[in-house]
Amino acid sequence: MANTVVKPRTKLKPKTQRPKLYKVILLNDDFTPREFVVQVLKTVFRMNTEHAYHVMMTAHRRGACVIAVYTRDVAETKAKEATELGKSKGYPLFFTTEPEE
Ligand code: TYC
Repeated sequence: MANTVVKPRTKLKPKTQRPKLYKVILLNDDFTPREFVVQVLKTVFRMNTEHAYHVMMTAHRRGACVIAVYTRDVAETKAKEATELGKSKGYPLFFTTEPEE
């Protein structure tokens, strides 16, 4: 074994490309009724009542709450759709997106 030659590995392992993910964030405001926020979370983000209530109360208490992460297109479409639902009722309810680190 004294003459064993160790050959350095020259082939690069191909890395799997993963799409960048975006957070959808719910912002608190003083006007949108709590029940309406819960309804929007259930409709647009497919949450059950318990989860939607918990998310709504987190935004209410802390000012904002990360809802979920999606690819950019899905995150932006859902944030826009949810914001529009509030707007259609005259509420300032607002959803925004932010890239994940
Ligand atoms: N703060 C609102 C109220 O007291 C309820 C609310 C919660 C609004 C979360 C927006 O993201 C929100 N009626």
